[in-house]
Amino acid sequence: MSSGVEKLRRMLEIRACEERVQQLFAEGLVRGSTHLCIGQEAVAVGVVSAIDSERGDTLSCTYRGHGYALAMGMSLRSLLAELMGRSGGCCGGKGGSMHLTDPDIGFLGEFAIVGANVPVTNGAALSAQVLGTGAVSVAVFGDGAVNIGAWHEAVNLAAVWKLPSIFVCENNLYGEYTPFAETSPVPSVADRAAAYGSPAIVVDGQDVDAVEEAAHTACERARAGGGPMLIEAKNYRFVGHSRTDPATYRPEGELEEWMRRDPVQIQKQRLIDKGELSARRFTEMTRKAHEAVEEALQWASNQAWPVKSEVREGIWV
Ligand SMILES: Cc1ncc(C[n+]2csc(CCOP(=O)(O)OP(=O)(O)O)c2C)c(N)n1
Ligand SMILES: [Mg+2]
Repeated sequence: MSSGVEKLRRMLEIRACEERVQQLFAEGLVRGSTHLCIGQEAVAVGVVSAIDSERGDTLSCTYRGHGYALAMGMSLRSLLAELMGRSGGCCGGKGGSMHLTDPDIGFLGEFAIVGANVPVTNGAALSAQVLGTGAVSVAVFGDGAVNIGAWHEAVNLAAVWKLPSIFVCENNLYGEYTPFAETSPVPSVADRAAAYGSPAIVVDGQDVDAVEEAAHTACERARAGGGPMLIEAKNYRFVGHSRTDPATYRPEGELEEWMRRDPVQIQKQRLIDKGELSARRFTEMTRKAHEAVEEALQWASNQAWPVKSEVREGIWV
């Protein structure tokens, strides 16, 4: 289990990185698209705090995965170089924002196709089960994934085979521009787990400790051979779906209401109340997070572009 201050540090790092990435896109230094997780850092940090890649645990997620990559231990240098298309990036600059991957840290990667990572996670979980490693595999997806056929097939298979798979839904109320209520006849993703005989936990996705606790519960059950569990983390993105989305489809006041429950501020206040953090140290931690991002950005900017002769390397294993 990570300390409360460490969890805050990680969230601050993700926030600082995402804010900088937003600027880099605006400046044209990062191409393609990007899906930021500003406001959603607590789910990434909470879930990853409960798993251990050194014992073989793995995680896959959606295109909104910068936070997961960093939480899993990807360096800011590796991430920013990848986003900028440089050879020093985790995929040699050929993956970009939506395809960050690093198997060495158990990060099976980001998946741009909605729901596609869920069966892949089952594959890693099946491997752990067959080899008897006791490892778990986590699939993170959005509320938009739960109407995808592959999602239902994967959750069903994991339940039938009692795979050590953990299904984490970030229910941020919208799948792209569509409210969840318009695409689901049941109000909660967690309700769907019952159809597969799988337990589910609904958790406040703005609270990193609550997310971590839920993830520990799921991990314990999965490691003991009990099979999969679904965690529905209710959260909200403070930015549009992707870089070009001003998010005008959201009702007035909704964003402001969620911003009052900023995961960084919740954790900051909790630690101050417990006497584990001072306002001054928080300011210092924030400054350090921004400095680390700038240092990594400097490094990434000086990395070479991938060379043409290697264009076909690393694309099929
Ligand atoms: C199979 C598939 N269908 C459609 C898309 C286009 N698309 C990209 S993101 C997205 C919305 C997904 O929303 P959600 O799963 O709630 O994730 P969020 O972006 O809210 O984190 C859609 C429909 C896609 N990438 N893959
Ligand atoms: Mg969503």
